[in-house]
Amino acid sequence: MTRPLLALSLLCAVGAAAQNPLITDQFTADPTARVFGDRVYVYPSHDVNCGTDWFCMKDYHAFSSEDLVTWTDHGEILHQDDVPWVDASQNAMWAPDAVEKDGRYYFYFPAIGDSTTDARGRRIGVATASAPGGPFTPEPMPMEGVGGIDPNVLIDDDGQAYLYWSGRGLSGARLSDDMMSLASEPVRLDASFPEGFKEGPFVFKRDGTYYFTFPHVIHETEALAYATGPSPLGPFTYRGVFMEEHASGCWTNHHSFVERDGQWLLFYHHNDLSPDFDKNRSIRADSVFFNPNGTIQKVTPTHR
Ligand code: FUB
Repeated sequence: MTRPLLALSLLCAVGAAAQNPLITDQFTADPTARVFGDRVYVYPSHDVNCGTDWFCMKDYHAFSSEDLVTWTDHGEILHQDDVPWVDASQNAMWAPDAVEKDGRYYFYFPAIGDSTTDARGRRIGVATASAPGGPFTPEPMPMEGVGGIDPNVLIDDDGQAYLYWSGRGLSGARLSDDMMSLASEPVRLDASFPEGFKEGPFVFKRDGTYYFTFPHVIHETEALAYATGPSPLGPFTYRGVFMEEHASGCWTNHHSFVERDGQWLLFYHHNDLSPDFDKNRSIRADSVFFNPNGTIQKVTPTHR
């Protein structure tokens, strides 16, 4: 599916907001945006309405755009039925990430493992592809030593990759060269942060500073907050909120940052297509700006 949006590229060039929501023919959430070649790829999770009052997420689609005006749906890139260790009755293919290393694309996804196997519980899987639009082929088992949800991968300037996830708190570890196993013991990264439920870590580097960003329930719903540090595994110092709670219209919010042609964009989700049921979400993008001292300016969600 290729869907033209209104003139966005020019708006983006001058720092204005995106045409939101980005995708209107299906529910999308938890967007991780990446620049591969001359296109922006977005890897969201895929909400569907199963008639229950909880999340129902069975597969993933990837979307890409060269100009942020026309989006291509690359179709289903991975389905839970194709992952040998997943308990498909759980419909729990939650927030994913994708990165490229040496011409290969690695897709990280959380799911609930089959309770009759060694993969029981909330686990993180890896699938690979030769192109960013997939399809992705899953590994036969989830990653060893990682229990939780919301995987995120940072590849540092020296080529070393790091995995971050949400389990008992927010954790991180170095990844092995194969991108599929841990190369160091997990470390807790949020121990010094203010109280409140946290999930969905997304780490990026800007001007030598590592930004550790995450949804944070300080009062009632998820705000988007961040910390900064001098290395990929911290120590991180809490800096505050860059998108307020209630801004997504959902209890959840979940986001990623991407830089393209010197402009930073924040991808997140909202309840645009389902104002009465916040488990059917829609992805958005808005410009994000940094102060001269590196702090993140508050982002006001836009809908147009
Ligand atoms: O989409 C399911 C879950 O909701 C994600 O894993 C969380 O980050 C929250 O957005």
